Amino acid sequence: MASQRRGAFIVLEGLDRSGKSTQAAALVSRLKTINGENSAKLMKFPDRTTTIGKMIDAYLRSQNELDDHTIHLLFSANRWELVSAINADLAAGITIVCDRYAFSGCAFSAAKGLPYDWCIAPDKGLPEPDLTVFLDLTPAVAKLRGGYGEERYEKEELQRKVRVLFHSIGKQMKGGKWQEIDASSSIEEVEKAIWKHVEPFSDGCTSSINGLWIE
Ligand code: DGP
Repeated sequence: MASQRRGAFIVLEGLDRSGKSTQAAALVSRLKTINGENSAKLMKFPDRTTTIGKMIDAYLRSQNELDDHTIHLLFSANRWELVSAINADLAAGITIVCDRYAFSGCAFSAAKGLPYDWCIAPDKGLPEPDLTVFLDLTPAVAKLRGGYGEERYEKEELQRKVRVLFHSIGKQMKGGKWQEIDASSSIEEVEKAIWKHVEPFSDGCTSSINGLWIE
């Protein structure tokens, strides 16, 4: 008997302006074209629509000031408040393509100077993505792209630290679950590179979902 398939949990990560949102949307439409309209869903963190998300949004637009620890915990809470929705979708066979996740949480807060172990602690046990594709781009190139500098973290110096942290987070991910691609080429080239990694998951998965950063 064929085993029950669940949806795959795919995350795109990267610096600001690395093209994640464009690529996440393209990936969802590709999956829908292959498997049907209800087979895939786009998610984005931070999800600025919830009560917690609205506080994060105000912070990112520099409309309020919050202690670094406080905002870190709010970003994490914003992910936890959507865990039951993530699990329900995956169990229903829907593949989730998620624009940013806990790796951003850790990379940005650690870049601001918070201890790495403290940063990952609140996100331990979140659903672990089956695959994370990191869209790698130098902050200098990202800066040349439109709209850069509008929000709080869009500063070249900080983004440089964030990039180093992303690379070191990726090195600790085991079993091919973290893949890096060059995001400086054309939209079509980047799309192709992402698909190479996502295609094996396009039918969903049979394994159960693990807890992130749980040994
Ligand atoms: P975006 O909506 O993808 O442009 O992300 C908003 C900004 O917030 C971006 O500069 C990255 C940053 N960010 C995303 N997630 C987290 C997080 O969990 N923690 C922190 N400190 N920053 C985050």
